[in-house]
Amino acid sequence: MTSEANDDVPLAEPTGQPDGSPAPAGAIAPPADDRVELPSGEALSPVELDEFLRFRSATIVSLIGERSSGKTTLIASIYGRFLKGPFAGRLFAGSRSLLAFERIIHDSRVDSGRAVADTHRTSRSETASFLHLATAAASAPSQRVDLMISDRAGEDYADARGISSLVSGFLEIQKADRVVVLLDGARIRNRVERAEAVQAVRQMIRALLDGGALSERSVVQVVTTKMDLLAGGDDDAETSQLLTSFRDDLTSAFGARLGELTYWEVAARDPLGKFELAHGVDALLMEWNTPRELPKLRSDVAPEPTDEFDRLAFRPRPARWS
Ligand SMILES: Nc1nc2c(ncn2[C@@H]2O[C@H](COP(=O)(O)OP(=O)(O)OP(=O)(O)O)[C@@H](O)[C@H]2O)c(=O)[nH]1
Ligand SMILES: [Mg+2]
Repeated sequence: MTSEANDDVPLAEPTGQPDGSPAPAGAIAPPADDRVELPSGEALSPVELDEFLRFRSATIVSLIGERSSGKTTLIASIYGRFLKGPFAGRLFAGSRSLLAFERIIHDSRVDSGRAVADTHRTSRSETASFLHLATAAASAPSQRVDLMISDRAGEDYADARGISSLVSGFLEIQKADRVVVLLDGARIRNRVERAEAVQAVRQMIRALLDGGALSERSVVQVVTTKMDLLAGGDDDAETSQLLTSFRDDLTSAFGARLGELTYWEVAARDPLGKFELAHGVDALLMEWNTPRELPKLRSDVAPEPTDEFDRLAFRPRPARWS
C-alpha cells in the first residue's frame, strides 16, 4: 500500500524552514519546486474537503445513524479489507486520511490490549469529518474513483430527529451523492429496543426531508448493520418478517419523496468470526464506486400536455418557418 501521490495539492509558499521561520543567513534554500506540503493524514474537515474537490472530483458518502449503530466500524472494515489486498473488485489507490484510518482500527487490533475488537466512540463536534479512500478497478487500474465518507457522532443525528431545523447544519448530507442511513442490528435483536430502533430511522429520514437535506434527487441506502447478531437465532423468521415490514413501510412513506430508496445488510465486524470482515460491505462499496447521474427532479420532467394549446409547445415548427 502506498501513500497518496501528492500531485493535486497546492504547494505552500516557500518560507525557508519546515516550521515556517526564515532560513539562517548563508543557508542554501532548496529550490521552491522541491517543497511539497504533505497531507496531515487526518480526516478532512468540510473546508479541506472543498479544497480537495477543487482539484479532483469525489463521490461523497454520508453515513447517518444513532449512537453505536456501526458507522465508524463500517468505514474501518473497508480499510481493514484493503490492508489484506484487493476488495470488492478494487485495488487500494491511496488515502489522505491514513492516520485517521489507523487510529480508528487501533481498538480492533491485538496491540490495543483488548480481548474483543472494538471501535473508538466518535466524539461530538460541530462538523462531520471525511475519510478519503481512492480505489481503482482491479481489471482497469487507471480507472480511479475517490470516495469521501463522512463520520460524525451518533448523538448529533439523534438530536436532529426531534428538531428538523438542526438538519441544515449537516453539510455532509447536503453534499452527499449517497446518503446511508444505518439501522442498528443489535437493537433489532433486542425485543425491548427494536421498535424504537426502527422508529429512529423513520424519524431521521422524515427530519432530513422536512429540513430540506433530502429531496427527490437523493439516493438513500438504508443499511441494517451487525447482521451476525441476527443470523442463526431462534427467531430468524420473526426478524426477517420485521425487517420486511419495516422496509415496506419506509418505501410507502418516503419512496415517492426520494430519488432512490434501497436496502442493504452488512456485518462489518463479527466478533465471533462467523462472517468475514466487511461482510456485505463489498456490494455497497461497488455501488458507491459506480459513477452515475443523480436522479432527475420530477418537476424537471414536463407533464403530458392535456389540451391543444399546451400541445402547440411540443409540435415541430413547420419547415416554412425555419
Ligand atoms: N456484532 C457486531 N458488532 C458490531 C458490528 N459493527 C460494529 N459493532 C460494534 O458496535 C459498537 C458500535 O460501533 P461504532 O462503529 O463505534 O458505532 P458508531 O455508529 O460509529 O457510534 P458513535 O461513534 O457513538 O456514533 C462497537 O462496539 C462495535 O464493535 C458488527 O458487524 N457486528
Ligand atoms: Mg463512530
